[in-house]
Amino acid sequence: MHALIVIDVQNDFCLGGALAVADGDSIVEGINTLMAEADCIVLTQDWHPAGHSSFASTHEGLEPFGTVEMPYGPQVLWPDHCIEGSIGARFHTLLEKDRAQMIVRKGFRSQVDSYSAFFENDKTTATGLHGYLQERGIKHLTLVGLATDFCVAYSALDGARLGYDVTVKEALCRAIDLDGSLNAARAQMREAGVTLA
Ligand code: VGL
Ligand code: ZN
Repeated sequence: MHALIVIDVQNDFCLGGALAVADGDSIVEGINTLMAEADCIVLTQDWHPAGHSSFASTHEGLEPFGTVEMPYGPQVLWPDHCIEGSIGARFHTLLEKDRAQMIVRKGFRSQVDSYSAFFENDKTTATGLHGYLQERGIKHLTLVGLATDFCVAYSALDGARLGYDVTVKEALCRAIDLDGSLNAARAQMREAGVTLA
C-alpha cells in the first residue's frame, strides 16, 4: 500500500505568509490532482505555541535565519510562523484538505522543533505517524509540499530510516534554500536511498 504525505502546505509558507517559500503556492494544484488518485492521504501541519523555541523572537538579540544551540543540537531560528489556531497555520485555501484521512500536527512542544512528520528534532520524540502507517499496511511513501530542504527532507530521511520506500516528487515541492540547504538535503536524501522524482 502506498501513502501520499503532503507536508505543511499552510498559509505561512505561501505568498504573503510569515515564512513564505518562493513560489510555494504554485504546487497546490498539482497536489490536488495527486490527492484525487491516492488511497491513503496524510497532511502534516506545522503547529507552534506562541513563544516557541524555534522563533528568533523568543531569543533576545538573535535574528531569524541564525542558529542557536539546543540540547538536541543546532536549531535554525525562524520568524514567528504557524502559531496554533492562527490564519497562517491554516492550510492553503485551495488545498483540497477534505480529502485527507489523517492530519499530523507537529512542533507543538515549546522546547523542541519538529521538521519531520515522524520525529521531532530531538530525533526520539515520535509524532505517531509511523504507527498509523504501519497499521494501515503502508510500505511506499510519496512526499510533496513545503519546504523541500527542511520538513520534506527530514520526513523523507526518517521515512527511509524506518524502512519505507520513499519518493520525493520534487516538482511538487519548493525550497527555502538557506546557505546551500537544498543541495545538502538532496545529497542526503539520495544517499539514504530516497528517490528524487
Ligand atoms: C518548516 C521551518 C520551520 C517547513 C517548518 O515546513 O519546512 N521550515 N518550520
Ligand atoms: Zn515551524
